[in-house]
Amino acid sequence: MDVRQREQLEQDGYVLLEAVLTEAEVGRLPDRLEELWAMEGERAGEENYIEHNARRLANLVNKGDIFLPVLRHPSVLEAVRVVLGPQVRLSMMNARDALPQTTAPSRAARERGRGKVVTTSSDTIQPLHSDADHGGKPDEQGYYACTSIWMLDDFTHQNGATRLVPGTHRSNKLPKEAMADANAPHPDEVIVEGRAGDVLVFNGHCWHGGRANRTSSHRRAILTHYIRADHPQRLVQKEALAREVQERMDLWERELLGLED
Ligand SMILES: O=C(O)CCC(=O)C(=O)O
Repeated sequence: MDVRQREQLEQDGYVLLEAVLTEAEVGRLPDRLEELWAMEGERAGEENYIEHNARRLANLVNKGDIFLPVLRHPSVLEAVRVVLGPQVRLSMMNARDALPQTTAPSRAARERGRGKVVTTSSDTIQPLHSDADHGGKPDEQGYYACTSIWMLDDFTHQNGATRLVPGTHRSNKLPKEAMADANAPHPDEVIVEGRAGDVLVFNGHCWHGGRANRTSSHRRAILTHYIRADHPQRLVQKEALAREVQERMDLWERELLGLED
């Protein structure tokens, strides 16, 4: 990261790192995700949660060594440490695909909580949110959540590139406190477009959300959520990873996964 990128991450709360994945990885990773989606069927994502209008997968570290370069990529970890400081842990590694021609559930359907899908004019599919558990706001030591979105398809305005409201990690407010409807467009939001292989790293306290995919192609990504080491992991990796997977990890990976804690 150069000085300008670091400043953007600190001030605006996000940075796009370009061409982090090799062409070969951009080819291989989606193939593995597709295999997992085919194998897991309707259960896909259940270790975390299942989302209407998006295919999800969870606990990816347990599902192939192919994901290890994503776990421990030095450029991404450098950015994560700008947000969280030196002691970081993986909280969870998931995948998310904003499904082709997705339509947002209506407000009424969302309130009924049944996730019934109806067409609306809205381009949002997820409310603006913070990725930090425990209230979502920084604590006395500062920020404790940081997320990276690994683009496996190009992210465009049309196919559901992530929206994000710059600077909101410094607001000490949550979207639901500041907005009448966190599903509505925010006047200051930016839509982060990028190429397959780029990685969007953002402060987990910065408001963001997934958007509808208006194209006929998939918009797939791997989401890695990091936390400051004094916070609990959302998916306790020590429990979530099979013994043989844990045994394959080197010391550096074990620390990052909290297996040594
Ligand atoms: O996939 C995206 O664009 C964002 C997803 C997200 O923020 C989430 O699933 O919490």
